[in-house]
Amino acid sequence: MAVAKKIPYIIDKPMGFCPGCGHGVVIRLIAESLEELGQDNNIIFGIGVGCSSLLGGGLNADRQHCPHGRAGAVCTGMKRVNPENIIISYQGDGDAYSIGIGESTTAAYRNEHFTTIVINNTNYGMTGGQMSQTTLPGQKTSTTVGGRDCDITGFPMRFPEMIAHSFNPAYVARGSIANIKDIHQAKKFIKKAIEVQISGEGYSFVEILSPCPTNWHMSPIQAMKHIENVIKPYFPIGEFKLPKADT
Ligand SMILES: Cc1ncc(C[n+]2csc(CCOP(=O)(O)OP(=O)(O)O)c2C)c(N)n1
Ligand code: SF4
Repeated sequence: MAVAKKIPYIIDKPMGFCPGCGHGVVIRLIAESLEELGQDNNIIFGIGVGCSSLLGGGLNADRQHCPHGRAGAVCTGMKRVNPENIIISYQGDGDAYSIGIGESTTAAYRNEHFTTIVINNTNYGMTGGQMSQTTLPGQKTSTTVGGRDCDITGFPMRFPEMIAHSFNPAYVARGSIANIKDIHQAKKFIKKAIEVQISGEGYSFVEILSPCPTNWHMSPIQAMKHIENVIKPYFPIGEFKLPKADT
């Protein structure tokens, strides 16, 4: 008989995401990783603005809700002042790559010693599904009703590839939660990012491709297939920068 896995200690209450949203899955992976690494009483989250901020409502852990896009700067400060704590910034693609692109880039550029986890759902989920930096070419959103025209907007940003190839961060990966295999792999990436922070090697960054069924106007199952068939080909999953122990 299958044994139900207990909910990690730092997940305190339901968090209010839409049915089929990916945020809850990723938060569970983060919480499990922290628990397995014995860091669940040593964590401070820097929480972005967006649906990511719903994390704060159900969390039995220290956290700072950051101004929109500024989690990279806030977490830099928190880690420098509290080097013994594990610091994770938890942000959406709009928060991290649009309004917060300066702070996100600077944290990676300076190889700050904390971990960033970005939920890439290819839109601004909380505010009604507007175009973000990762909206796919031709994707219909509430601000690109005819589909994203990259001649006007520029092309979607592949932030993990950009920082892995331009700077010298300790660890960079992109995962997905489109299926069970991907979820297991995403957990390995998240856990490795936290291990890199524990070892003091530098900045660790994981982007997760995640469904937003509400603004994609899809059922939860259609949204998972959409990641598999449409989003993953544009945003390949894998590790782009390995920590020293893996090289
Ligand atoms: C300075 C500022 N500008 C704009 C907003 C409105 N706003 C709130 S959440 C959000 C988008 C968040 O999108 P994303 O980071 O992709 O997260 P998601 O909701 O998709 O998880 C915006 C534009 C705000 N709260 N503050
Ligand atoms: S709007 Fe999208 S990202 Fe926000 S909770 Fe709903 S499904 Fe999740």
